Amino acid sequence: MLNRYLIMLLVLLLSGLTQAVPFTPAPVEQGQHQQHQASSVKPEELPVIKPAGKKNELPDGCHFIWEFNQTPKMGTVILRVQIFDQNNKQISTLKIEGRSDMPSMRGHHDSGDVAFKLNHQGVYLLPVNIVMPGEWEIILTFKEGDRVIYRGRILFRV
Ligand SMILES: [Cu+2]
Repeated sequence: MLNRYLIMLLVLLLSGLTQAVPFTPAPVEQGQHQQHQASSVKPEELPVIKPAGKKNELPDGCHFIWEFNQTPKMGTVILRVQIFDQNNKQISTLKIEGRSDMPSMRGHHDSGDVAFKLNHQGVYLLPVNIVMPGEWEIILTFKEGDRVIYRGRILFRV
């Protein structure tokens, strides 16, 4: 009696397994997703940008400096970036994007790439939302037209 019950159970389980096979998702979508991820560099591989107020080299002899409008704390702080050419003259011909997140919980506070806005003095401005204390990162992408000329990341603690 018990044996017959066990055999029935086994048969049910096995038929369930074979039926499950055709329902596995097609691998096409997964392949495309992986390809897309492989094309982007991991944040950890990007150079760490020098601290606030220090010169950071860009291609063609240009450089940039950055600073916050206040000591970073919970809430919104403004990241200010100035770009200078080889003659130390401020320029505003490039485009900059900033992407903030917490490296320890990547993706949880990801802002996505946000374009800096130029003020009337040619300073690039980006609001950054600090929603919890800890280590934060802002990835900067400098573009000349659509061509990326530099990427790096600012690290700071709140
Ligand atoms: Cu967090």
